[in-house]
Amino acid sequence: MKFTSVLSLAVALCVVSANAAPVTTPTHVASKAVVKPAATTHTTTTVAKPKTTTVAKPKTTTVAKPKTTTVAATKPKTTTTTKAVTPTATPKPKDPCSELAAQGKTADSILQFNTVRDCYGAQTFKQDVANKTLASLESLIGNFYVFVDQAMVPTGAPFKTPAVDLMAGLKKIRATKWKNDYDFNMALTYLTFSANDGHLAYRSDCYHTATFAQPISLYAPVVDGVQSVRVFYADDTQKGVPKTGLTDCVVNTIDGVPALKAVQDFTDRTSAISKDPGVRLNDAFASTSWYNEWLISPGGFSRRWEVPKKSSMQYTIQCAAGKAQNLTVPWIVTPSDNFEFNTFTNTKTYWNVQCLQPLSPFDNTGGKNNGQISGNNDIKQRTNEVPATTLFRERGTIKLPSGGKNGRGNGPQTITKAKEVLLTATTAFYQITGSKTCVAVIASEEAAYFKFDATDYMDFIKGLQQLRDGGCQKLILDMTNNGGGSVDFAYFINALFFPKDKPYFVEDLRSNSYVQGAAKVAIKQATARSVFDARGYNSATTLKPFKDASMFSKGVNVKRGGKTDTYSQKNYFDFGWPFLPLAKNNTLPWKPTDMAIVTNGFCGSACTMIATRFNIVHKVKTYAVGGIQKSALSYFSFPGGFVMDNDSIVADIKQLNYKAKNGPTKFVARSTANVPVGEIYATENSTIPLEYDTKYFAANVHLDQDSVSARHPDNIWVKIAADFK
Ligand SMILES: *[C@@H]1O[C@H](CO)[C@@H](O)[C@H](O)[C@H]1NC(C)=O
Ligand SMILES: *[C@@H]1O[C@H](CO)[C@@H](O)[C@H](O)[C@H]1NC(C)=O
Ligand SMILES: *[C@@H]1O[C@H](CO)[C@@H](O)[C@H](O)[C@H]1NC(C)=O
Ligand SMILES: *[C@@H]1O[C@H](CO)[C@@H](O)[C@H](O)[C@H]1NC(C)=O
Ligand SMILES: *[C@H]1O[C@@H](CO)[C@H](O)[C@@H](O)[C@@H]1NC(C)=O
Repeated sequence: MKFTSVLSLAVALCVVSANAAPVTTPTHVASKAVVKPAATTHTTTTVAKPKTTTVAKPKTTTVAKPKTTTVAATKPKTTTTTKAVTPTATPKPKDPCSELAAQGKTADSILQFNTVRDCYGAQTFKQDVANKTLASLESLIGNFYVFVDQAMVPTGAPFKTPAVDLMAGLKKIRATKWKNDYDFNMALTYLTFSANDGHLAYRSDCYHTATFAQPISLYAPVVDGVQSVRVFYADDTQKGVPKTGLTDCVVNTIDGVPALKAVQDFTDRTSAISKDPGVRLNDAFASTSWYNEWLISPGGFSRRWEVPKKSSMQYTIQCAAGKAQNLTVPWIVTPSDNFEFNTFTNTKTYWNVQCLQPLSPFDNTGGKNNGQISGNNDIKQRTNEVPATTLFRERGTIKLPSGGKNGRGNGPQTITKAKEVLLTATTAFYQITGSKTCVAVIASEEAAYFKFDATDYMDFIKGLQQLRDGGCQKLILDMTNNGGGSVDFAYFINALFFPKDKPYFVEDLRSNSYVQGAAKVAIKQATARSVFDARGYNSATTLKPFKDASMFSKGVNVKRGGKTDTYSQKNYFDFGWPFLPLAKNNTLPWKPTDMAIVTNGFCGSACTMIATRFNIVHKVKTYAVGGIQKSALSYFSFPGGFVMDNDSIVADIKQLNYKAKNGPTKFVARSTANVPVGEIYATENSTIPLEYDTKYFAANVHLDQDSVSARHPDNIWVKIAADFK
């Protein structure tokens, strides 16, 4: 039975690896180090950079042309001099990728907007590469995407998400004659994003070598009963930003469109984080949350990876009673972590270096996605997060000019109304000043549990016990901007607070003929090593691990979106922790009525498994902050189930040596796809997967964002504390 707990650990990372199933080996130590949120990994890489925009300008002219004129000029006067100066030679059109190579020398380089745009656009559409990319995606989505049918059912108000037929969308993309490879790849990205599932994404690394930043970040507080887009922070050292102090000024229009609409339209197309437009709106705006330290995220509207339409953005801004002003603010373009410095020299070599898949399967691109496939029994756990989290983290953070660590050390204090009790890898524990209400700020479920090292788990218990021993009678769980992590850690938190109840979520997978074939092969292996091996799951009916392939082979036909498809029998991941339940003299004091949950709707994946269990089953009150005024707001997003990436699926099928037609293939171009393979249900009797079970989405209380709380989340805690009976 123990291998299953290892499997759940893999799932845990919200990524199931083909190689992740076998029994405990010392390699775990290595992977653990990766799993922990290392202090440096997720903070600013991109943000700290933009200093001087003016530097960039002069380059273009000096670099490109040096031949004709300079040579003539340096020569001492000769008879020919006078004639030689006349510019007869028409300059050849420049290769935009050559220019990009010249501009991008280090992470601090400033790139020209047009250069990046034109280098991307210069990559021609390649039918053979496109065909292979499409075949890979058709296999991933067609065979494994668990919501492929459900996505064809639109969800109703207020959490409206349009129906998406992904397979038809792929077909249409296949039939389209694309202007260039960039447009083709972006079409695939936006198709996957249109499902508004934070677990589902296709992204090309080729067109992700630059980051586009606006020095003005926005939010939408409600002031005097009116919601408007306002400036959260403006970096007035940057071009186009006046020194007059724009903070909290109202933004009336952006590029001529009413600001709130401009942001909503943008985020509806590019965020994909939630079925709830209010959560997508939050995702576009600046927000303050804890992850090792208090951080300000700039939001998706002002920090982008896709090429914006124009090189600058135009705002009309109204500060207090002053005159409205028009601002034209250029995008600050810098190399991203994917930029391979000093490698490519022109459009062709850009393609080879930045776009083509490296030859060795052990090579990987950004370093962030750990795609290595190791030997058979060697478990190299993958650590790539769910795409919604990746997108969020890529945006980096806003560093306020006063420096410091924003809330700790010498920086401006984020938290002023609560005292820090304990900081752990996953969670910050606070006691509100002069109050018996405490707060556990759970940043993520990126925790690892090994028999010989359960630190992340024990630290979580320790934090709660310290709050208890400090006299905390009420407890708020703040799970703002929590993109998930370990399913096992979520189960553990459920078991810790509610020791008498089932901590797990019932789930299923697709079980079409392709998957059934894989399951048949998998069950013959000595140990469960494949996601399609039923022995890796407990039956939801017998509560025991499956011993044969019946979980897949005796599947259940389900009609969704007008289609009938076969799904596996209901199951769940095994669990078990030797330190639970807590000793009788050492239990936690909080009943459901003593607790509350607060999020900004970005509580996804494993975070959902805590938040919805607390609320739906145990009736813990939920609060959601921000979103659209006077409209219900979800307190969670993308529950999915569990997600696999292109490499994991390909490796899983490969190690099974399963050769049925239309199986997953490695991408030929550098890209990453993530596909949720399992789907959870709110309760064991639910028929609609939680991802689409909109009756559960709305928080009990929707709190508007305000200008103080947006910068100091402890103000929200104080409000909620006052709400306890
Ligand atoms: C790409 O696929 C289409 C069918 O979808 C086929 O007609 C075409 O020949 C293929 N082209 C290449 C270059 O593989
Ligand atoms: C701002 O620009 C718009 C059009 O771009 C124009 O209609 C408007 O009058 C300008 N406002 C100010 C205050 O300059
Ligand atoms: C709980 O009881 C055990 C003995 O059963 C004892 O060793 C331990 O110190 C007690 N813990 C607390 C917190 O009182
Ligand atoms: C689910 O249905 C079974 C059988 O009808 C019932 O015994 C059980 O209590 C139900 N569970 C929930 C959570 O409603
Ligand atoms: C898809 O998976 C990711 C994550 O494991 C890898 O980093 C990528 O290299 C991989 N893409 C391809 C083309 O294999």
